Amino acid sequence: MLDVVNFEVIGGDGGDGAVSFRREKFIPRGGPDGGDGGRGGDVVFIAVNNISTLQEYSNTRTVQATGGVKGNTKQRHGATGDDVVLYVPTGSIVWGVMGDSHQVGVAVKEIAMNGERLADLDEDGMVFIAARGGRGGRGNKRFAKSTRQTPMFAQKGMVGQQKHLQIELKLLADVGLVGLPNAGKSTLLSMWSKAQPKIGAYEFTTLEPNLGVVYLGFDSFVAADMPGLIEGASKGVGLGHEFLRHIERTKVLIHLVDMSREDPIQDIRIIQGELASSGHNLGEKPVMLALNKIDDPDASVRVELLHDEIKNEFGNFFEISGQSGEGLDSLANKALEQVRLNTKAPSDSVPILKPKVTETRRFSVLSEDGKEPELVGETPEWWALTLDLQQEEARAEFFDRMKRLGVERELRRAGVKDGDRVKIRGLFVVWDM
Ligand SMILES: Nc1nc2c(ncn2[C@@H]2O[C@H](COP(=O)(O)OP(=O)(O)OP(=O)(O)O)[C@@H](O)[C@H]2O)c(=O)[nH]1
Ligand SMILES: [Mg+2]
Repeated sequence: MLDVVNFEVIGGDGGDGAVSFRREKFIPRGGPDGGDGGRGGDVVFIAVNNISTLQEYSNTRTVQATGGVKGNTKQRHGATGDDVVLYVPTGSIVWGVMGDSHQVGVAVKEIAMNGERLADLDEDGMVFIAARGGRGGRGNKRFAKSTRQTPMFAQKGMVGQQKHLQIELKLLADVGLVGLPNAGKSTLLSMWSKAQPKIGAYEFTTLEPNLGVVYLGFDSFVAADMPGLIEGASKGVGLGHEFLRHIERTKVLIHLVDMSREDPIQDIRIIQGELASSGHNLGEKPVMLALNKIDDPDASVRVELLHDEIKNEFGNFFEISGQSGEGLDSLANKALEQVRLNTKAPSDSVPILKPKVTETRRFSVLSEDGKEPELVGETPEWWALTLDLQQEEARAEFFDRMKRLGVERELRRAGVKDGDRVKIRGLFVVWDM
């Protein structure tokens, strides 16, 4: 059973840098003192063991982190935007769906990454930064130099990353429901969860395991309703025991006993024997014994009659009715407790997964016949998108930085001449060198 959700994640935009000048008594024109903008927050996934499903994201469309705050006068920096943390179950896989789009005014660039597997969150506590917030812009103070003591421009904040994601989770059962055929396993699952397994007054109604999510307040676990086991199942009698591998990784088993049958004690022994000899580690798992069908008068008499004998031979048990619902809440709570108890504590050092850095070089120039050359690379793109290239000083700053990065040399080598258009992240920049 697969749990799948789709939504968009957007990092917070960086705050803009400020343009401002000192104002002091007796100093008519002070120097620049515009502060930097704050960084935008990230959208972060954290894998946790105590969530079983992606249910809480089933209606999620977009998740956006907070933007950074604008820089201020007197060199005051804007505050950093808050991260958004999304808790997902351990075992979740994050896929890229439609592309990594960055919107800048009218220019949108989509980096194709359909079907790219971005992260396997297969360990408790693992962190994945899904969408990074944009860097804050620098205030005008930082653009002052001897030849330009009063810069009239600042840098804009960079937009946050934007991605369409698909999150997938292969549901793993936490709790296995076992017992003889007809013991009421499917009935119990249908009472506990939204699952609708087939229920029948005959044996072997269930042929394949059914999974259902059992919610208890903010907590939940996944229960697997199994086909019935009979004597000799481990040797292939009945449906055999192959299906038991589905509950190999469960944390606890619930052994249901049909108390309306004549000899429940013998029934319990049979199942215990089968679990012990079935392999799949089932013999070592904690088992909760649940005496079922106590709504039935015969069954309830038998529970009373055999109470002490069962307790002596098998220890504590629960008394329930999957039909009337009696005892089901306390059984579910106890099962959840067992699941928690048998869930490994988070390991000390869990890796933080960062989005793959797609470029190894700092930048590169792509040229194709008949098309404008394209400049790609994080740093040149960042400057192109955050400096106002219409503003004379900012434009000069941009080309100055491109020269220092070695971009200009590379463009020349690619045949770019003064006045040619160069594409950068969906923008077209007329190059003057
Ligand atoms: N009186 C009574 N009948 C029950 C109860 N739970 C289940 N039954 C009945 O017992 C029969 C078997 O129920 P299922 O839930 O299909 O049993 P199962 O253990 O899933 O059976 P298999 O899939 O064949 O292994 C059905 O007729 C149910 O209506 C109960 O708590 N009380
Ligand atoms: Mg069944």
